[in-house]
Amino acid sequence: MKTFSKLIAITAAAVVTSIVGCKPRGAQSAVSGDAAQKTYVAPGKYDEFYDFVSGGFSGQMSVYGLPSGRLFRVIPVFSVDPEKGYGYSEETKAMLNTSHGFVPWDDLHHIALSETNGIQDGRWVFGNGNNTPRIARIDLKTFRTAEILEIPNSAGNHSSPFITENSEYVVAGTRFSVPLDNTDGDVPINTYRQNFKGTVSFVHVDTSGRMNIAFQIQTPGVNFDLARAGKGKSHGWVFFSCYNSEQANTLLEVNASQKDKDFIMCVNWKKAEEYVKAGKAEKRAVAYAHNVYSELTHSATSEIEKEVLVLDPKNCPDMVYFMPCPKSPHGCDTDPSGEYIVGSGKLAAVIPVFSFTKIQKAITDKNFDGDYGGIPVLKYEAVLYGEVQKPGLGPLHTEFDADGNAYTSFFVSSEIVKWRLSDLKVLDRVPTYYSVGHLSVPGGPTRKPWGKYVIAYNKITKDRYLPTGPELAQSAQLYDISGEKMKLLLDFPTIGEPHYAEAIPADLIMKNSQKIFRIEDNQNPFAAKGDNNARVERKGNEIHAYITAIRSHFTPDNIEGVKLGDVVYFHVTNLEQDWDIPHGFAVKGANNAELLIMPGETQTLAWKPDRVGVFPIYCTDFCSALHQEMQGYIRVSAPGSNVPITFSTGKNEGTGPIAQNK
Ligand code: RUQ
Ligand code: CUA
Repeated sequence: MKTFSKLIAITAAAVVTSIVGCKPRGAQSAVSGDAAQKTYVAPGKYDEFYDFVSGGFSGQMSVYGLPSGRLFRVIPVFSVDPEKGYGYSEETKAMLNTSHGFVPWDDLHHIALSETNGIQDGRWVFGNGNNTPRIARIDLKTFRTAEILEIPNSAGNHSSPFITENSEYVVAGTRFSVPLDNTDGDVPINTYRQNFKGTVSFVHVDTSGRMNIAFQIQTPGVNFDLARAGKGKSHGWVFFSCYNSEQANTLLEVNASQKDKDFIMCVNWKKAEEYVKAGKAEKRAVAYAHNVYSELTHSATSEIEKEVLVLDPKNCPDMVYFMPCPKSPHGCDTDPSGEYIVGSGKLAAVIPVFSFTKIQKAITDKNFDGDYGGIPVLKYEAVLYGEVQKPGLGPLHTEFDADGNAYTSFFVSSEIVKWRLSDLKVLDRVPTYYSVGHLSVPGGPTRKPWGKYVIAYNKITKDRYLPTGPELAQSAQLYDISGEKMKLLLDFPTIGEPHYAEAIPADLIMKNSQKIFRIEDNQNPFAAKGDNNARVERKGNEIHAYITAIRSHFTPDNIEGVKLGDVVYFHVTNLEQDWDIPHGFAVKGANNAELLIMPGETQTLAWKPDRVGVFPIYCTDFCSALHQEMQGYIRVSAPGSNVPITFSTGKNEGTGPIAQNK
């Protein structure tokens, strides 16, 4: 909901209310007879696709199976996750560092799976952080966040992290234009037109996956919304939709809805690379965090990077063009051939389809309609392939199948509309329950859509599930698109607010899935690689407990000599070398989370006891029949006490008679 004008929300509410009011389209009648069979994945059988679904304001990404809709995993990305200790353990805290300090939350909207030759390759999945602009890379061997890069000169990283066809770049377009980081930001808000600028960033991804900001392009102040890279013939270009070409700074629902057309910005990034090489970029002083997680040390490091290269289109002719697009465009999607660019104006009555060939011709012919902030504006008629007529209300996003068909989501009229690229004819429409935002066809944004399904990610669920108080589960709906007509097969609830999602054939990922970390390779400086390395050491006020975990005990499990005022660092190494045997670690009263430690890994929990006493520790993950016995005690004494540091497992048993009760 967050990205739409209220105008639409109000209209949508009216539409939804009327749907709910008279229920013209019940679930039963909408579901075809063989639906259950088509989504049934028998116990013990695998799903055909992994589906990576953004979590919106939950800051995570979740992993479902298709067609079953079963949830497999929640991957913490921008948000702390006490379940896994992510952002709580000493090793992972640095992942959430930014130039503003520790930011334990963000708003993740879009998913981009890595590609080779325009085809999903299953190496990484990227996600954007909207609020404190960041891009994250998740390693699909471990399903863990491997890297987070902050984006300077940006605010509200919404049109991100769309990817180029060989994963050369993931892009980041600023949603909010702002005074840029190297300028005096203390300016009146109503000097937007003079002082506020936009940027789009091109983040290079190297063969190891590591990201760095290759360059940014400075633009007039507008709101960038979505983006897609060109592919095939349009490889080398990225298309960014933007609204608020009115440059309003207040009441945008009215003031940014004035003009008939806003823009899609076309960026020739190969040209931009040439300008960078030719020294046309300006080095600007900024500060942004670059956080990397190492699976060797099992820890993250955070560096603050200090400069960025900025290209100004004024000095770089033939690099950026604006293409008029009716009215407050949201989605901006390129078809598998790379010839067609589909704009979705939230307030538009048609869907404009632009032709890459025509764009090139208009550029050669200088078929311009003036400029916008010094950037040439291409003539609408010159670049338009055609318009889909009467498609529906409130178009948002378009995905594609391999047979030349497009699927567009309509928020206001709550439907998916299938239309043909060749003649722009509407072929079919199905209702969604209810207001659909993004939709996703497996492989839909690539050169090679796998097709089979379209999944609608709905913003408003209303009466679809058992009520759960004021907040209801968000919803995904799976439709079969293998025939001429789309058929609803399944509803499944999602967590957070799903925006974009991408599905990929399971066999591209499952064969690479990591099972354990080799204990020999563990380079965490606090690892205890074997029980004889387990120990407890005092360093001034710090107690370092090097603890090992193996079914079903900790070594040591009795620790004494901690004093009030100390900080205890529990460095827990999981000695298991077996798949699916994590151990957990928790201590009573910790103002922190648990640890969840994978086989061969070391993780650290910091604990500052607040009182004298004896505190239990235990394993939180049911690891064996004697999991409940996997426990221990820490004794905390008064600050002045002379209790020495002692630690042991199995050697400190009491000697009195059993069952005393004085
Ligand atoms: S958005 S529902 Cu944040 Cu991708 Cu369109
Ligand atoms: Cu280890 Cu339960």
